[in-house]
Amino acid sequence: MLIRIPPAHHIPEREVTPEALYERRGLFLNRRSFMAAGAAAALAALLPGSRSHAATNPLGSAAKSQWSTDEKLTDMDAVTGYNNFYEFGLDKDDPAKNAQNFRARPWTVEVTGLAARPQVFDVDDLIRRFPLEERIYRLRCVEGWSMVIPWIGFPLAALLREVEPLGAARYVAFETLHDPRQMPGQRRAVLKWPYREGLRLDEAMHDLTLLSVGLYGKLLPNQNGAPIRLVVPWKYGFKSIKSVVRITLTDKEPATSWNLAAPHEYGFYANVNPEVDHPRWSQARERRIGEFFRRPTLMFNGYGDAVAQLYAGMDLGKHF
Ligand SMILES: Nc1nc2c(c(=O)[nH]1)N[C@H]1C(S)=C(S)[C@@H](COP(=O)(O)O)O[C@H]1N2
Ligand SMILES: [Mo]
Repeated sequence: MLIRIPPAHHIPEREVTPEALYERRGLFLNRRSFMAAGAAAALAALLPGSRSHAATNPLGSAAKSQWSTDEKLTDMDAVTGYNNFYEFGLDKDDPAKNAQNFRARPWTVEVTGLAARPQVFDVDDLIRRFPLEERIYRLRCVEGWSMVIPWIGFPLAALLREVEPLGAARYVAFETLHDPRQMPGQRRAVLKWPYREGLRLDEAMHDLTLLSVGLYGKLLPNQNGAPIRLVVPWKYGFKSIKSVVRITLTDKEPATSWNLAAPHEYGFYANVNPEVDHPRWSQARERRIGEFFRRPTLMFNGYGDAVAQLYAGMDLGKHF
């Protein structure tokens, strides 16, 4: 986002869009196919030598969330084809092309640092263990565009509670996989790799803060941060770090990749704020991908009722 101005992006209107179908059927379609898969699996289990688990959709039982917006979903082609994931290139269509052979399984997430019970979790164990929810969130990129995305995941707080944070823990640091063989973007020093992000502990424990493992009813596509990525909907998109391998509880504000790259442009907090401009452009308005006219950007991306009290008494012009 530092490097180039994104080209004007127009997505043609279609008669029947994937999101229209998805909206009409909601998760009923998934639940039904999940049940069908379950019945097929049960049948297959009766047959000697058959593999019974192959067809089951592990995300089929995700519950709808109170936090979801009812705004129109962004077309799935845009959600999976217009991405920022610099490990796979700088252009918006690079990640979809260059992440195709990325190996997102097997995958573990280490949760460590100031915790009584630090642990390494297998991502599929997490998917089985934690109740999954579908959360339809707005995502506002610092570049001035936004989307509405039906994520599937569980609150980060559920995972952090498993390791029992110590009293001294005040921040949470996140790291993406570092593997230049698989992630060609990491062969150049565009950012300080691995991509790093951080939250204050109270932000991390907030129920809106999601670890996502899927979108549009399916496991996360590689270009969206498979197999597990953060989603913090009241902050600019760059806080929502992809393909996470390590989460560390700490007592100090962690270094973050964009803040290291351009400290005057990208702060630690990065709360969506139409009143605090980026040094090189206004943040007052945004283009919802798929729409023609810009719309006003909302304070905290419209999640102020839920999160404004986290920042009571802070100067948000200074702590941008
Ligand atoms: N590891 C990593 N995470 C990342 C990025 C990145 O380049 N690398 N880009 C960020 C930015 S700027 C945005 S806007 C979102 C985009 O998420 P999406 O492609 O799923 O919409 O991912 C964020 N997470
Ligand atoms: Mo972004």
